[in-house]
Amino acid sequence: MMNSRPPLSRRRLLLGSVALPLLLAGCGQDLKKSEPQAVDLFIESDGDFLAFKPDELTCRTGAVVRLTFHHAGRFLSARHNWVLVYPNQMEAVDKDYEKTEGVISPGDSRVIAVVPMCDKGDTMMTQFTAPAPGDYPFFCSTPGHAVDMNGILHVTA
Ligand SMILES: [Cu+2]
Repeated sequence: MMNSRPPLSRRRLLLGSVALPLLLAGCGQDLKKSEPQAVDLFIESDGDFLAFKPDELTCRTGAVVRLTFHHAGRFLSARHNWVLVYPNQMEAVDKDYEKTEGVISPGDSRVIAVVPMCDKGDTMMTQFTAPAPGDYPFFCSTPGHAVDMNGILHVTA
């Protein structure tokens, strides 16, 4: 009778060797889920109008956003950029950079992301991590443009 069944300790060992790879596979999936989501967003000037197209964008909080901006103007030589700021900072930031023709200083804590100034036909990119859920204004900081050339990035939970 004793010889017909493997000893208990050996059965446990066999079970263990099956369970371990499953456990590791489960861990791997969890790691992939917690990796930040990568998102590509595209926005352009509305031809030669002082407006963004689209003027609303959406992404998830924590996403690594690769945003591409295109200056779609064909006739006017005005430069455009794309500046994302924290809520209620647009007017103040816009005013502060009148003296630099809208060129934003690196390290301004009110600013989340900037696409550099573009001449017509240019396409430029910026990358940033989406902040906490909320509505964040973006605008063009060329002096006089922000009043019309602005929009909202909706960051969802
Ligand atoms: Cu502009």
